[in-house]
Amino acid sequence: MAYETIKVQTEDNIALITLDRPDALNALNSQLLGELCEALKEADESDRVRCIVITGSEKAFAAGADVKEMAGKSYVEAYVENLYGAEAERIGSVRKPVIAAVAGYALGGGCELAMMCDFIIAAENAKFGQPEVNLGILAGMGGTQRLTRAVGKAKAMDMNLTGRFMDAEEAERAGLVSRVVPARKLVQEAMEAAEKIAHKSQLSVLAIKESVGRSFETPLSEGLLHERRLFQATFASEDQTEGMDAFLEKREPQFRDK
Ligand code: CO8
Repeated sequence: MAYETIKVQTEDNIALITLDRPDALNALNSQLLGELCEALKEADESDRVRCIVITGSEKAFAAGADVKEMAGKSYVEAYVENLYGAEAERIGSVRKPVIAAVAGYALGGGCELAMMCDFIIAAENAKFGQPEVNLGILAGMGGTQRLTRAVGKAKAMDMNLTGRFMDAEEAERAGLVSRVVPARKLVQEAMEAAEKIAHKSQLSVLAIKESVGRSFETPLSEGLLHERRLFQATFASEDQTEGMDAFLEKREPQFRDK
């Protein structure tokens, strides 16, 4: 499919989705969000793709929802059309692992999109923020929820209430991003991480994503039980036998997703 606001490249088993509205710092308008959802669906359903990377430009991952598009909406319109609801559900329901490779601004919906990914690799120049408070609104796609779970109440309140930005170093310290790399190495680092994941057993990978995701939704005892059942279920797979045999035989495992 031909996209106008994103680029999609599939290399080996990895779909690299690049947000591409440079004149608007990749602001998330309805066209971009629609195309992103379509590309994610395609990658999720593809037999070839095993991991997805979302990135932007060196200046901006995404500077938020498109304020120009949003500004004139009434409450009734926002509610009736369920503004950003369908996109949030679509992006949140991708089963394959998704890595955000963030350089520059990840603000508002941009920060929220990064947080909807499974983990964030940040360039040294990355800046995260929930500046919606400056627009007389509040975050609408997880900025008060996922950010609080990622960095705790104090920093989430600070960022949402003051609208201040967090740089990459602080974001790593706070647990929002998993690693920080020089900007010129960002996509390479994310692709290498994706490549590693692509070589694991897909059963393990999907179960890990499901289980970590579950930890946000359940009490600890339920999460632990769910994890234990998934762990036990992996013993029904050939990949578990292969993984353990390979370890004992001191060789690389050859997983076959069976
Ligand atoms: N929406 C629309 N256009 C934008 C946005 C945006 N969020 N951000 C930047 N742009 C445009 C600017 O209007 C400008 O366009 P033009 O040249 O036509 O005027 C162009 O991008 C370049 O921007 P600047 O000239 O402002 O660049 P600077 O380097 O001076 O500043 C900043 C960069 C600091 C990032 C600045 O652009 C800025 O503050 N942007 C707005 C950030 C913001 O408030 N984001 C939150 C938006 S609200 C939101 O995200 C709600 C989330 C709800 C759910 C989301 C679901 C997707």
